[in-house]
Amino acid sequence: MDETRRAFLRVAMAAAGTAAAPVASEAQPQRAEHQALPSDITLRVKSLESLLVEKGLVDRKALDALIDTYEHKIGPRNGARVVARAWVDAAYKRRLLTDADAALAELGYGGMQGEHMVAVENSSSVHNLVVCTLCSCYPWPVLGLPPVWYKSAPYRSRSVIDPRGVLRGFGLELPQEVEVRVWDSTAELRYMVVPQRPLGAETLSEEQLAALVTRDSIIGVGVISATPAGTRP
Ligand SMILES: [Co+2]
Repeated sequence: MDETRRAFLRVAMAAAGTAAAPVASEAQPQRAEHQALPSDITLRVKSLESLLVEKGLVDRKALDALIDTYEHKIGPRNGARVVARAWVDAAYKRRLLTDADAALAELGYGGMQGEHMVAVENSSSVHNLVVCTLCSCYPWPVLGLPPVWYKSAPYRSRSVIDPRGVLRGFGLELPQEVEVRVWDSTAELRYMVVPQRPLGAETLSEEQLAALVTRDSIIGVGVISATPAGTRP
């Protein structure tokens, strides 16, 4: 962990005035390598995009639609499949919680921006929340591209200072007796949450369960309802 991150966390924790939100990576020495790609690549991609748009070869709207698809639809479905498997297969869940990389590889997930994963499980007494305090480290293989709010300064700082407030902003009011744990993702270690299996979903198949799992629940800013979004009465 570098000095910038330490200093940030020190200030954030002091502001919180509590150790109620343990930042897991504090416990482990880490090099704070947050940018897996050189910023040069970003510039090159931007230049290419501009050129392609200028030449009329691609439509910016189509590009936005493509990114939106990866952000909301394709990416998070992988994580949903992992969560559903963990719910129906206790042995798989144990493997996921003890060696996430190997368990994810069993389902064919891994690779760039997800080389070292850790899965943390929600329970009736513990709620986990994932953030990258310095930038936007995010588990691409199981969640796709990070949403804009995940990269925002308010989310990054407030998640450590006032996690319950952040969760409230997402419509999630946790009882005081539920402990909130905040996990700080880096390029070297990325977290995913295994949300609680919803009550009333006992008869559903693994596939039906996967359909209930949302991206936000895997980041830890949402919980799962037994009724899929959009079909609530
Ligand atoms: Co980062």
